[in-house]
Amino acid sequence: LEPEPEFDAQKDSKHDDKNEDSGLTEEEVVLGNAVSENPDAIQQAALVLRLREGMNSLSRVLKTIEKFQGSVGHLETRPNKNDKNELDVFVSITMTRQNLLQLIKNFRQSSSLGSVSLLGEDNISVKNPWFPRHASDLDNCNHLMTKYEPDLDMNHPGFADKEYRARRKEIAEIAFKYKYGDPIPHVNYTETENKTWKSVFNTVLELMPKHACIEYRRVFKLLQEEDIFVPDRIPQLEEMSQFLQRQTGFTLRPAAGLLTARDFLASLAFRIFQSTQYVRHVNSPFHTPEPDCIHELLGHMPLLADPSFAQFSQEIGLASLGASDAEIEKLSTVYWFTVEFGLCKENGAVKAYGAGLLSAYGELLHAMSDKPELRPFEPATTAVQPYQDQEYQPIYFVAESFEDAKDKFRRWVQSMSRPFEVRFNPHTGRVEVLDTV
Ligand code: HBI
Ligand code: NLE
Ligand code: FE
Repeated sequence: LEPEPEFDAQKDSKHDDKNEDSGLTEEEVVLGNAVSENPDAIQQAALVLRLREGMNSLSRVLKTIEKFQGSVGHLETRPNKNDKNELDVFVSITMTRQNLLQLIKNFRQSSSLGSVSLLGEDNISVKNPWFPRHASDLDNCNHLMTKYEPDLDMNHPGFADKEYRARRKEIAEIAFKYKYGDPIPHVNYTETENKTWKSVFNTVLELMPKHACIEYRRVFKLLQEEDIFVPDRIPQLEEMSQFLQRQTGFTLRPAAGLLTARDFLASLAFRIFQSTQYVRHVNSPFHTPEPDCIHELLGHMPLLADPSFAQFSQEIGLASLGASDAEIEKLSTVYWFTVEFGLCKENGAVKAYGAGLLSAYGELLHAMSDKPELRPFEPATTAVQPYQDQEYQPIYFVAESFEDAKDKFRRWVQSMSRPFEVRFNPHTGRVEVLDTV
């Protein structure tokens, strides 16, 4: 999509501070984000307009839509509560992407003439953005972020270690080739890799009785009984995936590294967890800023096997489908302070349930010390708390319980602006989209 110069020139101050780096207005960002870049793609949008000259302007609005070859799917009008001479109009339309941008531009121009105004950019949304509707669509959702990679980050403990970097490439290759439905290929972990696992595993085993929440401890024991969690070898993702499936229906698919938040969260909607398969560098067993399979296995797996937590994880995923970039940012912040670094109360004591704590004993001990600040988990404020992804967290959020966190989260998600609801149909494995307008 080419940014349109005249369209840009009309930006109001509200737009200016929002998307200054992309140079696009909110509408264009929403549209650009949602569907293919193809200007001829047909899409739907909902507009809310305020008309100064009542029905006269309404017929002009409809003529304009017609001129841009749009079709109207739904139209509602009502008098403006504050000025009965004005008419508020909700209209949902289908037209090409290109024409839709022109139409919005046109309404903005009328806005300056005073007869028709477009009420707030939040009211303009695409009703059928692309997002995965079935687990097989996740084959297209594995965009990587290139933070903290050993090839690029000079502070990475593997930066100067050629052998480690080659090993990382070899394992990442598995994820690049992976397609939905394949069994997850087995990795023959080296002696060094198994040794790294062993030292993290044994330390967590020691700290867990005192610091991990009951749900974590319960599944941990189950995994030991099934000989999946043993000190001497790294569990294979495939065996872990089968274990999870028996517990909560979650499964794994291999990921090459840190994924974008949008792609990572989307998979959770299908009860699929995208898991890395490589192992952290042997020199930093106590903490690494990147996810690795020790983090996924030791941190995430026990809770994904807990029914209540699995449900919470899927709900974050469902909330992310078709969400705006700003909402994805909030959802991933909530994810960060719950799934990754959450603390919860248990019989008056504070315990860890976050995977980033249970796989990094350095940070677990820090979280349990009196150094960090603890605040009650409250989605609206937690979602905008800046966080630290390189070092230990200065702030953690404490949930009353999983059930309480889930309730609060659900209520907060209702305040998001998405103009449709999604529902996961467990019989078909598909996400169904329900219009709410
Ligand atoms: N990618 N592979 C992978 N593993 C994660 O745990 C992960 C991710 N991308 C983003 C992410 N976690 C979160 O911190 C949120 O941004 C969703
Ligand atoms: N810091 C975690 C660990 O060392 O296990 C990984 C966090 C990934 C978000
Ligand atoms: Fe994680």
